[in-house]
Amino acid sequence: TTVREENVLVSPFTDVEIPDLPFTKYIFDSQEKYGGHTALVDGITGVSYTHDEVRSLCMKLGSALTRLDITQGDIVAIVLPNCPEFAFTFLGGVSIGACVTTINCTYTAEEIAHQLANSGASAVVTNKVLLPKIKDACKTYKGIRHIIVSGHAEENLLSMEDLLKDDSKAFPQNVQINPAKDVAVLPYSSGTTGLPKGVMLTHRNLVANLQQVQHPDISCVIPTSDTYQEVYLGILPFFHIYGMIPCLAYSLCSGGSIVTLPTFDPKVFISSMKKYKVTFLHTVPPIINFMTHNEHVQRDLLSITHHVACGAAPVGSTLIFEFFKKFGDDISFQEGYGMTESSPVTHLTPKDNLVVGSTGMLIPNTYAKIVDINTGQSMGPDEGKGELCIRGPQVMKGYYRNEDATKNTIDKDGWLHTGDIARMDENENIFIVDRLKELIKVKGLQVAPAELEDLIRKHPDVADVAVIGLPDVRAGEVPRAYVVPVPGSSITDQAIAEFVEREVAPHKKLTGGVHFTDCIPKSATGKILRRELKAAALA
Ligand code: AYL
Repeated sequence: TTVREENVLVSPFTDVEIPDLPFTKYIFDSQEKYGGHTALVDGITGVSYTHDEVRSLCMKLGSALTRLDITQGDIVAIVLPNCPEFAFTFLGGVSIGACVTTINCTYTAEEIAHQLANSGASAVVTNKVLLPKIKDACKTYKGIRHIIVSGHAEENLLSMEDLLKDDSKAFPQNVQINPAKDVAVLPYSSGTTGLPKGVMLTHRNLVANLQQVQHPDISCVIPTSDTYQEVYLGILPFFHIYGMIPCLAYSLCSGGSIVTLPTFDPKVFISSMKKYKVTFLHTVPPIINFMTHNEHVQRDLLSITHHVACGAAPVGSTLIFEFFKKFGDDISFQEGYGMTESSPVTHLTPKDNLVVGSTGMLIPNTYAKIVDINTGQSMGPDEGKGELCIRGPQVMKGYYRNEDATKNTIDKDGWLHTGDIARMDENENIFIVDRLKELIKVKGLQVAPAELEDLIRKHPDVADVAVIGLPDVRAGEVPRAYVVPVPGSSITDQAIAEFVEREVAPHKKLTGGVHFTDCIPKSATGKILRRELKAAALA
């Protein structure tokens, strides 16, 4: 017998079918329809590849990796900015049954070494510019068997360009991928607490999410035909789930063309929008803020763009209204909500019916409930706010080699606890009103307070520390540290900020400042009471 749970929300959309295919087979099969259309453009060099060429290059890479004895179950790390080669190695690796872990390319050697070690990677793909950092990381972590370098390798290293010349003959014809069990990608997320963890997304998780967001009542994409093709700007990092699945993978499987840009440079962003005639733009709130408020951005920036998508952090109603005021009401705008742990999309605002401030409605095949944060009881539609929980085929298999964290995040009934506080209106539009979890979102990217605290605690002048996120107009949030110095120390706030800056990627810098204090507020069990610190900071 099954017990019907109360207050479970069901998606208003009809279910979609989820084909039982490996992720890359799903993409490659869809691509066949669009063979001669452009698929990828390097936004810096202008070099472009058709859908047929992309598929063929991915197979060549799959073959070349196999010759290097990288096989099913091996972990391949990618440390690259957005570029066509990212796509080739990503899909090439996944197609032979390897699991790809994507690493933020602005990470320091230490941060890279940490993810390499935690994932147990056996190969790493990078470029010439990042190579010194990778070599440093490989002094700490000894498990890398192959370093593959794009853009002219040194003689003793493997060159991506050579691998792309492979004859494909070693591509394994007999690899058996179980879509529901086998992990395709391993991006990192801190989830609701602690340090970043590998998020095990299966082939099925990814195929499901791509099918879900292509539901005709939700998708704002104009289908590819002989006379029309969407042009996407690949500006959001492919190492993050938003850039990887809703941007890159969606574009490839729907016959779009995606123009890759390695970093957000205002001038290059503006010129690329015009040069490549971008029709569909994926953004995070800081990009919306930039376009709306920067004097160099004119209304005509979006003259060819028919749709703007935004997600990964709260965008705020005021900014949305200002955006429409500048660019006009005829641009369609869709906000998305989700997390790495849900591949990532769970909610999207309905097509042509934006409720400003809401992050949307449940996408097909997805269920949600809002639970009281004290009792865990599911709440009715007008019972106020609580923690949002999600169930659906896009919910991760679990955290990599971390059963405790998995159990604390996905309960026995399969509910993913998001750590976000939400409420709902009478039409089942969801509003994210607060964050229960520790996570800090800087420009849409994750910063785990626990990670910065572990680092700062290593400083000999620091007795105790807590890190919180504070609101920031441009970045959304910025990290701030509260530090208890050891007695007698004369350490300065600047010295601590510089100490952190040397060790972490730029978005993790303590832009919110360093404040000295006598003690860190903690619960009886020793948990840092971040919400108290935050409330005091904002008071
Ligand atoms: P992660 N509004 C408010 N907060 C949000 C939103 C939003 N629209 N989207 C994500 N978040 C926060 O793993 C929230 O706290 O994935 C959530 O738990 O880096 C956390 O960010 C997850 O952070 C899309 C496009 C989802 C992007 C994504 C999110 C990927 C971010 C759907 O259409």
